Amino acid sequence: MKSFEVNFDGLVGPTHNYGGLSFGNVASQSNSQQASNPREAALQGLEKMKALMDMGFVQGVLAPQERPDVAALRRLGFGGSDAQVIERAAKEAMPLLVASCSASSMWVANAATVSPSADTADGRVHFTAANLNCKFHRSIEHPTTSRVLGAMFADHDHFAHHAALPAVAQFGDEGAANHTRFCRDYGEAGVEFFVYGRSAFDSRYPAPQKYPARQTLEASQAVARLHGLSEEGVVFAQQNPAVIDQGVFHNDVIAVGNGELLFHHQDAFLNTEQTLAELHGKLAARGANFQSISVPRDQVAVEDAVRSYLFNSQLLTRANGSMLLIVPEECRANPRVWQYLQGLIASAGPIAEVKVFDLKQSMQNGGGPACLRLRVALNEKELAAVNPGVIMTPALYETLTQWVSKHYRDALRENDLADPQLLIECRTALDELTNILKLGSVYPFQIN
Ligand code: SUG
Repeated sequence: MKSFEVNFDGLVGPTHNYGGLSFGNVASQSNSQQASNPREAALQGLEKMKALMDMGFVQGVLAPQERPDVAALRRLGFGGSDAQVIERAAKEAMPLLVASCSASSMWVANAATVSPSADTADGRVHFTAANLNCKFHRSIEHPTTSRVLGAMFADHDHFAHHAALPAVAQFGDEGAANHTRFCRDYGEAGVEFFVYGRSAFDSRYPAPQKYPARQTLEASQAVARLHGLSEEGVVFAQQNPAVIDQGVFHNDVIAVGNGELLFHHQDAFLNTEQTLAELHGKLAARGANFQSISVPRDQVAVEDAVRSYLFNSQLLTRANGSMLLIVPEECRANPRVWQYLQGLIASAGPIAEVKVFDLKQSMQNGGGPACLRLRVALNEKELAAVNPGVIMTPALYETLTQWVSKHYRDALRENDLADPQLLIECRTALDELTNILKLGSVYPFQIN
């Protein structure tokens, strides 16, 4: 049976804005309070989805969160009508209103961790929604994420869904941004690679000093247990705490993997040799020939990797078996990174081509090509069981671009978030979207 890696990209929501909410994420902090352009952001994302579909990849869409999240504001004590909740939050606690309008749900690499059926004990595809509990504005995502994933992958014969881990920092879980799966073929048992920033219960593990380590070892282990992964099918590795302190807030800012290949920065991991040897050994036992490309720090410094998002790229296997790297425009703008990429292509290694996309609206909040997608490896039967409404087609692309053009503003500043009309616009748009994507009722305003 044929198997595929399907990329489900987050559709950028109508409140895409630069709130400066993410301490440790350099782009979020440096673009705080700038005017955003939600329409352009959503269209840039759709452009990438269409391009991948046109290249022959199976492409899906993941719906955004309901924002402003009035229910979250109510939990914090703001009462009255929905409009009054927003008005009061704007007057008394603007940062909370900004958090409740956050654009962050578009980075669906953080939505969940997904294990393909070839790896799991019960032969189903497993999903665990990420609790994202390091930041308030992200911790409010998982209930809606779970409902949306449930509506997309509804068939219990093929798909198993787990609730987010306990919402405490000790189980901080950032989903697939710290999870990579290696395999010979998407349909064969592979090795799932979990990268954590610290241990919550064992003080022998070093931790970063300046910025938070969002993912804990204990969270990664819990997800592996929930998914029924075997000892032979997992590798856990600690991220280098020194790079977290340089703005590498997720592993996907410093490494990307696909198939049998890991593309990573020389400084990505704490114990690089041991990590690579373990991956090599466990993949060899699965009949796979693990390879890694280490980018030397004297060619690309960690700072260049963080600014350009070289590693927040999509590494895709083309029909002929060679690999394609999808990078953001910022990589071309950085002379050292661009020179490295030219050399990489010329080296006749596994990465044969680089394609550049303009994702500036997303990048300004720390979201590159890899952040914008959740990978789900599926066999033909499983793909047939996915809600067909969320699989990208030329017609769906047309419908979604028209939907964006009709509902989205082209400029959003902090003050605009206090406009009660924005809430009405967002709900009108999302209500229409759930019909377009055939999701049923998934948003709090639709079910409460
Ligand atoms: O959690 N940015 C997100 C970016 C997440 C990127 N995801 C991956 N690398 N997989 C975050 O830091 C910024 C929101 C703001 O400032 O408005 C934000 O949350």
